[in-house]
Amino acid sequence: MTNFKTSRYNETISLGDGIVKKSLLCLSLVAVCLLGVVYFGSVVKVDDAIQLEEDVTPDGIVIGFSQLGAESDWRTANTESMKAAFSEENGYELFFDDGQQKQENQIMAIRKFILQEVDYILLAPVKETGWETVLQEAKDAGIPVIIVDRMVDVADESLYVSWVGSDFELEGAKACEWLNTYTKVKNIPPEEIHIVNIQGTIGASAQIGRTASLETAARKNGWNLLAMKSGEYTQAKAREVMGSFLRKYDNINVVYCENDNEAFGAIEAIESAGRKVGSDIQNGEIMILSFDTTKAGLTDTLNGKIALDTECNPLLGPRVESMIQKIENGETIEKKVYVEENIFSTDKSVKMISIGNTGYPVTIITQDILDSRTY
Ligand code: GZL
Repeated sequence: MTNFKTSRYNETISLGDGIVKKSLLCLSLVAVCLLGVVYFGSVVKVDDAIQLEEDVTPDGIVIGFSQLGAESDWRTANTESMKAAFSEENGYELFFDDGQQKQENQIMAIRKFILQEVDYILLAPVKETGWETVLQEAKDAGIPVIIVDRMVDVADESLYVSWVGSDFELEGAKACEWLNTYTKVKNIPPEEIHIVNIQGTIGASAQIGRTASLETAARKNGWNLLAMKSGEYTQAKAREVMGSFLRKYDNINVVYCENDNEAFGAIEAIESAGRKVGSDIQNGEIMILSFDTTKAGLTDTLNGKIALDTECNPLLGPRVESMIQKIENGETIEKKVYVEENIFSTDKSVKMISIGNTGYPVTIITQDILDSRTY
């Protein structure tokens, strides 16, 4: 312990052997007082200072965002879009949590956000089911929840204020209608289509919607849907799944991949098995259909390795942010907000597809279009 005597004014004080001149006296006195309070006092002053620090209310709107993981290029683009929208410059304080594709991690994150008394909770759920309890806790805490990207399957829709994402069943229907139109233009009998499905994470809205559309189209058009298995939206798992499909079936001519990273894995497996990917299925090429239209996915579309890439827009940050601004301004918001999405190919034989009474143009990908895209 430093032995020192406090003194005032013209006296000097010694801290150990050191001699402190008056000119520094005030400074050292403040330091000594603070230290003194720490050593001898009740730590009230220092504690007040700490207390003041903890009491400082955060600037702006406090957001707790539970992101499901970082499994794909799409997810990376989605995270970047959300972080850019909820930046300090835009008037937000963002608590971000990566759930590493585990629902239990996301539930823990939501409970942490409730304890932190955030103003809003954003949830990008890894799968649709299992959210009632924790969303009820958020509701009981008076914290509005906005669902981002995939959907939650809850009986009580008041457990979330809104959802922003894609129509996954429509995405699948567009991809399948493009294939149906392609077979007609090329005079390929539907019974000659032998298709395998590398699914996304089982239980995710995107997987449920895209798989359902494929099953409906295969039944309606008379395609042979040989097998379905989850590639978990990752390149590595999809490569493994595609390898097993190739060992089991020798007549595969179409692969329906539920995201670009799975398409990359499927292409690796097909090429390492000595086969060729492309649209000329009548001459032994294996056609790849994919989703997400990431830069890497559209690059493979431009070079003909992916025959059709169906857009799934990850840039949801601005839409979610504008929704929060509406809530802050007391405006009513839509319960579900879908984002606009297109389909991309290099094959010019199909220029338009129709689903119901709606026509969807096919965007023929070019380097300029690729360069102009933000993800
Ligand atoms: C779709 C999203 C899916 C993407 C995958 O909105 O949930 O999850 O298609 C991502 O790339 O992993």
